[in-house]
Formats: sequence, C-alpha cells, structure tokens
Amino acid sequence: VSVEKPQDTWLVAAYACQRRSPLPNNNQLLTDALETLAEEAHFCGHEGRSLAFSRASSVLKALPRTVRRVQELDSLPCLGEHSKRVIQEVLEDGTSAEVETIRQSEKYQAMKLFTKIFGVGVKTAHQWYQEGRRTLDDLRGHPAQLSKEQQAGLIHYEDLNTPVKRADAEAIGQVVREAVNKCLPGASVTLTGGFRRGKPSGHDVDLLITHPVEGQEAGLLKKVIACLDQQGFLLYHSIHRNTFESLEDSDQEPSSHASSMDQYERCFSIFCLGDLPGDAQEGAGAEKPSRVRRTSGASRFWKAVRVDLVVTPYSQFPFALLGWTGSRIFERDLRRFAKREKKMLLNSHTLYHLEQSRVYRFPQGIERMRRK
Ligand code: 8DG
Ligand code: MN
Ligand code: MN
Repeated sequence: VSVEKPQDTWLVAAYACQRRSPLPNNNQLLTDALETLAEEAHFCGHEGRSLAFSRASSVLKALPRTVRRVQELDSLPCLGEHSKRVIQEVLEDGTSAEVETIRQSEKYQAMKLFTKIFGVGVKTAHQWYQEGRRTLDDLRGHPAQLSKEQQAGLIHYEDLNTPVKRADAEAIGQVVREAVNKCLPGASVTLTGGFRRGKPSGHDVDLLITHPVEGQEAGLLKKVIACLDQQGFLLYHSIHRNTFESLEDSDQEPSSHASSMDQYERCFSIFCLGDLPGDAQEGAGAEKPSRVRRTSGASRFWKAVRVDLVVTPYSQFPFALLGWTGSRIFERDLRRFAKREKKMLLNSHTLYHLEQSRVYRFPQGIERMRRK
C-alpha cells in the first residue's frame, strides 16, 4: 500500500505483492531507463543485477505521481545507488548517458532483435552475436540451424512483435473455449497473464484450461490442439508434457528452485487470427474473411498471435491462476514473501508450510473465488 506523506515522500512496501500496482505509469521515462538497464544485465547473464533494476522500476510504477526531485525517493525501498544515479540523470537532463550508450550499442540492439524471436533466449542470441550475426536476414540464410519454433518465430516476426489487443485475446479465448467444450463439455477456459491484470494489450494470450471433475482434464490438450488445427487456427504448436510429481505420490518437499516454470501440460502456439475487429463492421454483404492460412498475397486479413495454453487439474487451478496472472516481479515477490515472512513455499501447483510440513488444499477454493 502506498500512502502519500505530507512532505512529498511516499511509503511504498518492499514486496510487490504488498503494494498496489495501478496500470497508469506516472514515471514512464524513469522506468524505461531502468528497464533498459535490467534488460542489458539480463543479456549479459547478470540476473541479480537485472532483478535489482526491475525491482527499482516496479517501485516507481507504484507511485501515484511523477517524480520531480531525486530527494523524493529517499523513503522508497529497492532503489540502489546505481538506480538513483540514473534516475537523477534523467530528472536533470531528460536522458541518461549510460542508458543511451546501451541503447545505441551494437550488441544490445542485436540481442534485443534476436531475443524478440519466438523460441530464442539469451543464450542462443548471444551465440549468434558471437558468430557475427546481426540481422534477421543473417539468420534466414541458415534455416537448418534454427529450431522449428525459431523458424516459425522468424516467419511471423512482425506479427508476433505487434501488441495483441484485448478484443483479439477475447476472440481467441472464445475460439479455444468452443474447441475445449466440444472435446470435454463442462471444461472452462480462463484468460490470464497481463490481460487478467487489466492491461489493454499484451505480447501473447495466456489461457488456463481445467474441468471441475478432477482427472477429466487428462488427455484434453492433445484433443483440443487437434480440433483447433483441423479448423485451420494453428500456424505452429508444440506440446510439452506434464512432469509434475503429485505431492500425494511423494513425501518429499516440493522443489524450491527459483524457476517460474511449472509442470503443467502446456502448448506454446501461434494462432492464425482472422476476423480482426473492424471486419465485423463491414456489413453483411462484405465477404467474410475467415481464418486463412499464410499466403503470399498482398492483402492480409489475418494476423499471427502467440498463445499459451495450460491445462491444470481442478485442485491446483487456484495456484495456477495465481502463478500465471503475473507480473513476473509480483510473482517473484509473492513467493519470496511466502518463504521469508510466512515460512511457506508457494508455486503454481501448491502452497506448503515449511515448518509444519503441511500442504494447503483448496477443495472449494475455486467456487469461493468464482462467487467473489
Ligand atoms: P505480456 O504477455 O502482456 O507481455 O505480459 P504477461 O502476460 O505478464 O507475461 P507472460 O510472459 O505471458 O507471462 C505471464 C505470467 O505467466 C508471468 O507472470 C509468468 C508466468 N509464466 C510463464 N511461464 C510460466 C511457467 O512455465 N510457469 C508459471 N507458473 N508461470 C509461468 O510465462
Ligand atoms: Mn502474457
Ligand atoms: Mn505467456
């Protein structure tokens, strides 16, 4: 909770899960600068440093007003010397020399370009950079060296780096809902990720699928994907198997490594979204441009959109929903808060008391959440 104190300073909680994170950002110039530094550190494999800059940015996003003087920051948590120095520079000069140097550097630009390809992480991007590659065309020349995922990422690079609007996300959610219900009546599809946080646009569409009868969800994803593929909705998909060891089957503590990856069965896909908003207004007489596969034609009525589909057993759904809603910093801090302050281990499957060795169940949890 952030409370405005009279003398122009703010009280902001140190854990992101303890403060309001409103959508309007009053300090975009400052958070952009800090996020460039976070990104650059990430590109160099300095995760601790990257996290520190991300946290600093997250704190500024919680402020109810634009920062004007660096003294206003004295009461704020998570702002290190380096962050404060950069903030001061931007406040005084409108820009930070360090940040500008990074943004103009060849390495940063190549890393940014490459990591924006679906299926490319920092490691691969860095390897390409070391090999002297700088442009997408440098990669297109050697398709055999790319994974299937990366090839799809390159083909649809522009679309996949165009923000997805909420209306498109809802439309895709509806298409998936229909396919899911054809395969398994009674199953539900929930839009999560940034859209669940209220963002008007995002980089992908995150959908959680479950069924109120535990166990019914087994095998569902494969059927749904087949159904969607048959209708021509999928430009790319890869299913990843569930590897979660149920806690009932093991008396070991859930693993506590910091990764945000969970073990639900999921599909990373690229949807072909036709019927873009606006088409509907063209009137009944207009030819309805339904989903079309990629063609070389000049005019396009479709767009490639990244979609994450995740299937969860009903009993774990509340944890999955919490874990997939984000933001990344919020999730990280929620887990850190659980561990440090509550001696609990939280992940996208479960909540576990470390000292009482107790697993928290959520039997009626979903119903209770729905009623709210
Ligand atoms: P955006 O798409 O609009 O850019 O933002 P977002 O929706 O917040 O980001 P995201 O990359 O789509 O991720 C949404 C949330 O899902 C994020 O908090 C992290 C979480 N998430 C993954 N992968 C995994 C995973 O494997 N397990 C869990 N538990 N969470 C994951 O992205
Ligand atoms: Mn998302
Ligand atoms: Mn996602």
